[in-house]
Parts: sequence; C-alpha cells; structure tokens
Amino acid sequence: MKQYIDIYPDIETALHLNLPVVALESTIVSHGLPYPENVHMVMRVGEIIRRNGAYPATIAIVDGRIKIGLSKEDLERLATEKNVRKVSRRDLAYAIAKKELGATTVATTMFCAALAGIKFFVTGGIGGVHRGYSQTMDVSADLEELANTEVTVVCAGAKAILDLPRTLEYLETKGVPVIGYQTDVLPAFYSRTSPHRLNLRADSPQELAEIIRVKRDLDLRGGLLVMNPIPEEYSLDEAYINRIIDEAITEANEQAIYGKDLTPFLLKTIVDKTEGQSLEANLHLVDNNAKLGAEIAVAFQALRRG
Ligand code: PSU
Ligand code: MN
Repeated sequence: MKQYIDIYPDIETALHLNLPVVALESTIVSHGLPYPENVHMVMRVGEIIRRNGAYPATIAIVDGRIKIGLSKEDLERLATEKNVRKVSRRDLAYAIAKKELGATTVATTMFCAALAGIKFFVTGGIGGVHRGYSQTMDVSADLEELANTEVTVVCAGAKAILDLPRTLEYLETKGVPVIGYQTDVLPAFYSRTSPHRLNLRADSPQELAEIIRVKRDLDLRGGLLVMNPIPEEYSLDEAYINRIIDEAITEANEQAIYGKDLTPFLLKTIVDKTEGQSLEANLHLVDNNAKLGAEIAVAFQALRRG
C-alpha cells in the first residue's frame, strides 16, 4: 500500500518517533469553506495543533498520490481549483489511478490516516443519515468508516441538515462510542446543544485518552467520536439556525440536488442565508476541535510513556 502514499518528512519523522500526529481532512477545504477562509483555516489549525504539542497532517489526493501533509502549493490548489473531486471511499481507487486532484471526506481521511499510522483526526462536522433517508437511502460513508477504521475523530457534532436521532442509532448499531466532551447532549455544530442525549461523557483529554487506550487494548476496532460543542460565544441560536437549515433543505429539494453535491450545497446556502454568521461559527468550532484533538493525542502519548 505504501507505494501510493507520500508522507511529509516532518510527519514521517514524528510517526517514526511515536510523537502525537493529528490529521485534518480536505473536503472541508475544497467543498466546505470559501476561499481564502479555507486556506487561512488550515494554516491556523496547523498552528493550534503545533502550539498544543502535536504535528498537523492535512490529507488529500494530489495528482494521484495520497498526501499525508501538504505543501503550500498543494493547499492552494485544493482551495482554489474548480474541479477538485470530492473523494469518498468509493472514489479513492479511481482518483489515484486517474492521477486526479481530490479532497478527502471524513471517511477517506480516516482510511488514509489509519494507513499512515495516524490515530487522531479533527474536523468540523461528520456526515450522517440524511433527512428523508427512507426515500433517498442517503447515508454518509463516514458512518461506515467510523464503524470499521480505528481513528479518533473530534468534531462539533452533526448539524441538523442530518437526521440526528437516526445518525446516533446507526452509530450505536455499529458499536461506535460517541462521547460528549463536557456535555450530556449531542452538540449540533452551529449550536452547543440539541434535544438528543448522549450516553457517554468525558471531561478531560486524559479521560478520553484512557478510554481510547482501553478500546485499543480490547481490539474493539472501529472509530471513536468525540463531540466537542462550539464555544459559547460563537454558538448560534438553535431555533434561528434550524429555520435556515429547513429553508436550505427545501431549496435543495426544489433544485433536485442530491448525492455528493448535497452537503456542499447546504453548507453554502446556509452561509449565504446567515450572511456569513454560519461561516464564522464554522471556523471557530474547527479551531476549538483542533485544540482538543492535539490535547487528546498528547495525553494518549503520555499514557503510553507512563
Ligand atoms: N459536515 C460539515 N462540513 C463538511 C462536511 C460535513 O459540517 O465539510 C464534509 C466532510 O468532509 C464529510 C462530508 O465527510 O462532508 C460528508 O459528505 P457526504 O454527506 O456526501 O458523505
Ligand atoms: Mn451522501
């Protein structure tokens, strides 16, 4: 497998020395955020991860190579080029064989991270069971990857563009721990809370590291989700943002947008309708997740030393 991967030299060294490394996805760069905020986000998140004692590794497909860590030029291309493929698990072999430029989703980033030996990954939100599932069968490949691939994913919950209770049911069936960070309810991305209770809670990175260690020792396989609420000061009003999400979903239906285009369409429409407020929130929650992700990676490494 190694023949398809290029690991950035400092990340390669860090992995070799068993130092904490935290992965970042690239669909959020190419399809989730506008330019230039997307580039700034990656730079800032990289800084946050380094400041907290870990190594950041953005993952993408560049001219058919799986890149673990990007050059400035790779990042600029992913952030600006028009025809960057959104690479889900189904697209990975194709994108590599065709030497394409591709942005990896949560699912594919987890797969590539595990391939490179990276155990931690931060993002904004995960994909899940879409609303209207019984008609469309639209369930993100992210959930199946979480079921199978042993990587810890830190996110700010799932937004109400998804069917949240069904997303939680799916994760339960697949045996994926969904742990609220300092919260008892599922965070809803743009807002700190949702009406949905979680069964598991942790209040420190050390606690999370301990849970991850036990899970690995027991060879339980699959991922682990840390649900980290957006900081209070950036949280949007739940009723307000849910109304906008409903409008965006109606527009998607009217314009017959589905499949891989649905999530990017909804994100962009929500940014327009909130006049950038949702974008602000999105950026702050990713920063917040980067900090926690690095702290967990560092705490996990300290456990192994101890
Ligand atoms: N949720 C967000 N922002 C995102 C995504 C999800 O709040 O940018 C991206 C992630 O890359 C995720 C993908 O893996 O969308 C899910 O797409 P789909 O629903 O098509 O599986
Ligand atoms: Mn889908």
